[in-house]
Amino acid sequence: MQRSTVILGLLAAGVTIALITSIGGFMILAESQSNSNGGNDEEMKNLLKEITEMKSMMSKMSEKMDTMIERMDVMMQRMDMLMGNNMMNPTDDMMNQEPQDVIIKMKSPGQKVQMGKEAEIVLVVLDKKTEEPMEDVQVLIGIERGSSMSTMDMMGDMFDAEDKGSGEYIVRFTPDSEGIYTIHTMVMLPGRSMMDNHMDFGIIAEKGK
Ligand SMILES: [Cu+2]
Repeated sequence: MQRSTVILGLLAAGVTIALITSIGGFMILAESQSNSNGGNDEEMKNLLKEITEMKSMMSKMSEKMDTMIERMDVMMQRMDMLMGNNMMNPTDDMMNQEPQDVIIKMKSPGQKVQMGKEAEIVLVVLDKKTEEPMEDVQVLIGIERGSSMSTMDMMGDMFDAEDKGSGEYIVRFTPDSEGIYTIHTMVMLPGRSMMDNHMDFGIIAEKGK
């Protein structure tokens, strides 16, 4: 998806909102007019009924519009994440380097989490050569608000993922806003630096229902 598509979408949403607002204004006018006329005859009653129905339709529409705008916001952030990954600066290079001795992956790729709710993300660590699960290793986690190296706004201190056995390690955190979070993951092996076996995972937190 192109950025221009999203911008077009936002424009369309803006025009629709303007339209709804002006129709709303007209209706309020019509209503007050009918009130001052007494509004007792049948035709006026029907008209008022129609206006009321339209009004409730409109409020439903504007609710949908709010959701649309929120979604577009998240889409824009996602796009920034994708574009950010293409940037070539030394830090991003380091962040994108493949792990030397291990394979690190998310058990449920593309997993989404909910804002304000504790998220549980399961990481799987395998030996790169044998592809066997790696147990009893330290998996150090740092959670950044935003895409990798975009904000460096870390949620608290780094911590160890919980060793669940069978090469599975659990990361728990509670997103405090919607949008993207990066799980900086470092598998600590003897004689290796923390960046030698490192991997970033992007997670999207959505507004709770
Ligand atoms: Cu990282």
